Amino acid sequence: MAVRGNPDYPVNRGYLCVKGIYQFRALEARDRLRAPMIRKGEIWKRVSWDQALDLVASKIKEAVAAGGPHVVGFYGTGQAILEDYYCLAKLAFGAIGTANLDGNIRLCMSSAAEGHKLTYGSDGPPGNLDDVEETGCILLFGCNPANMHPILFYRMRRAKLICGTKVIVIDPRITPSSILADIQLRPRICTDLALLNAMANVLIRDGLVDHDFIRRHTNGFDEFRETVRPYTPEAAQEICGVPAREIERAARIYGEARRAFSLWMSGANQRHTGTALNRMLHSLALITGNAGRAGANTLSLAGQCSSMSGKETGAYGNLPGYRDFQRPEDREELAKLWGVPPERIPRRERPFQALEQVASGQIKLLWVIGSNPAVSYPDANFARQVLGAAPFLIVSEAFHPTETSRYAHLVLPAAIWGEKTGLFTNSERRVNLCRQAVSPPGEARPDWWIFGQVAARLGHGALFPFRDSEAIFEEWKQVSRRTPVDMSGMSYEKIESRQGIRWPCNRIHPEGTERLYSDLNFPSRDGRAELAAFEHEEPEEKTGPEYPFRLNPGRVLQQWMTRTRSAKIAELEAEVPRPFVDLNPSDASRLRIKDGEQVRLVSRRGQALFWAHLTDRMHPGELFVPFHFGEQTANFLTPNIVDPISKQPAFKGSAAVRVEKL
Ligand SMILES: Nc1nc2c(c(=O)[nH]1)N[C@H]1C(S)=C(S)[C@@H](COP(=O)(O)OP(=O)(O)OC[C@H]3O[C@@H](n4cnc5c(=O)[nH]c(N)nc54)[C@H](O)[C@@H]3O)O[C@H]1N2
Ligand SMILES: Nc1nc2c(c(=O)[nH]1)N[C@H]1C(S)=C(S)[C@@H](COP(=O)(O)OP(=O)(O)OC[C@H]3O[C@@H](n4cnc5c(=O)[nH]c(N)nc54)[C@H](O)[C@@H]3O)O[C@H]1N2
Ligand SMILES: [Mo]
Repeated sequence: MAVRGNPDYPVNRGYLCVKGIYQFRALEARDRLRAPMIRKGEIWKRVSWDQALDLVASKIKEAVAAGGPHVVGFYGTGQAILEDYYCLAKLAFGAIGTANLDGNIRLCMSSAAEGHKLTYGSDGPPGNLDDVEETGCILLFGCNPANMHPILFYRMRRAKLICGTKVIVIDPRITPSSILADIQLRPRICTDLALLNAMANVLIRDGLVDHDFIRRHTNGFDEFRETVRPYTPEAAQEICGVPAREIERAARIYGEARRAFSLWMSGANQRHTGTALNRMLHSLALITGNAGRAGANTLSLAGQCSSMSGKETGAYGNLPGYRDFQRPEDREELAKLWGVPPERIPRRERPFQALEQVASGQIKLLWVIGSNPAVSYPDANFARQVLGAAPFLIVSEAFHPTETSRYAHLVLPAAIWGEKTGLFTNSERRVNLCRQAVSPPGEARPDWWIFGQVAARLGHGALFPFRDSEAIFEEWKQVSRRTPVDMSGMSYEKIESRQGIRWPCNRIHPEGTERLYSDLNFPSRDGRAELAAFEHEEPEEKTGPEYPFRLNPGRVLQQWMTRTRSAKIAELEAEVPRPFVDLNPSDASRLRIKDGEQVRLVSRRGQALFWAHLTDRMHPGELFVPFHFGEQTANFLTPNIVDPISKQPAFKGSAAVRVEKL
């Protein structure tokens, strides 16, 4: 086995990230799960698929008989294939009738989804990746693509070299991405809403806004202007520590560019004001007329390879096809398409928060598919306690044991990337076909097969007549028809020959859609976009003498998430083998901490050990740690504080911690 890039592919142009190059090694790791296993106390026993699937079905039946369909909960992933997600959504909503389906996408992109819905009237990022080459100015906000989206970064670097594209970076840290910056603003962590307000203030003050565009295509400008009025650059300097003249300079570069393109990720999404920040980033683009045109646009990046597919098919956030749980017409339409009674399709008032609802006793059976929340969930001590106390826990995984599967009553072996054929929608709505290259190990099966087998044992086999993933896609196409994510004009063959197609793709747009809203007719009630600005808000948990630092947990290039794969790839593991903490030398010298020494970080909830790395790339008073390392995860420290609208956890900046010398 080996992996090589495809120079003709329009997204990566043949370039690969180190993780992509070596990923296949993880497929052969020794801890691959090869058969279903049941846990009795501490003992794991191998069982047949029939025994495992019978057990799942009987546990679901038992739980539903005692408490109704809503006691069954699913917590999914952003790393499976579109066909897996569609079957998961059909099993939950169409067969069982529970609304309680959610996944790690909540930790990743839910503030972005709410930002789109509230600004434009629908989820879906307006821009695409080609905008990087079409624009005169890139605004990089709260993301570090040099490490997290390296291929995109390569395209940015090339655009800058060839076209002289201006780059503005807004991040409290100096990161490997900072190398591209014409200007970097370094707000103190969790203060940049004030900074964006001040940029808007300057744009309005200096006449750099597009009043004609605002009048014709937006609502709410007067209120927007009033909200940002007190946020002069000087006032913002007080809050975020960025010199007023730098805020002005960045605002002018952005406002004077004929085409400006903003990109963002976790630094905006994983915040207690995540939805507000997303709306503000859209608003900055809208007031300057940067909408609908090539290079004049916005793109909130996706983190996982197929989190977009999860959102499209209903495995996270909405009913399939961005249908609304609350709209009777949407539920009826879906019931009709599936041939199930309309009352089967559940309603949902607010997002399902999986572990919280297990903790409160509402969920009696939790099925985790492709996630490791014992490491990745905020307040990991709480997460582990809940997982350990769940009445019945099923985990579908490629590896075992993981920090999460250890708590399972039953583990199911999943085929993963490279071992199954299916679709991945990337950040720019491009649906890509990925063909199976190798056989799954042992008895591992695609997730969609597992869901269909369980449905059959619940008496709903007729809903899952699929022999292969292409048959699933053919059904999904019909379900997606006339929705924002319309894929009815696609087929496996067409997707492959066009090298991916961006939705919507239908009779009107047979080749797909390069950019959303290029006619500036937004899918809102009146066709206009909603501007909105918000007051700066301090994080809930305060720093003080006992916990003087703010924690900034994030990622590194060579590790992937909770390391269930990257730790098994020697080439990657050798580069970053242990958890480190970046801290400013002035803080370190006060605490008498030397570079390379092990220290303990302590918050109000827990503690973990890290190797100190002294760097003036950090502000004093702030600490960067990777969240990847299971036994020393940053999430022992983070609080379970969420954005009030999206319910996305505020991983960034919300924990107050102290550093202890050992
Ligand atoms: N190598 C690797 N690549 C990955 C992943 C991985 O695990 N490993 N994970 C993937 C996934 S799922 C995701 S979601 C993406 C995440 O991709 P990114 O969002 O780019 O990565 P992070 O390191 O989480 O955080 C990005 C930046 O946010 C900044 N930040 C923190 N607080 C603030 C703040 O208050 N304001 C601003 N403006 N910025 C702030 C941090 O300093 C950090 O540099 O990466 C994807 N790519
Ligand atoms: N402190 C802090 N915490 C964070 C973040 C942060 O920045 N800071 N980031 C958050 C974000 S953005 C994210 S996305 C989450 C991610 O956190 P997790 O959801 O825990 O992500 P992974 O570790 O990638 O776990 C995914 C698992 O799915 C398995 N898998 C892969 N493909 C498949 C498949 O096709 N089927 C099945 N059944 N399994 C599969 C893999 O083996 C892997 O073990 O972490 C969040 N947690
Ligand atoms: Mo993510």
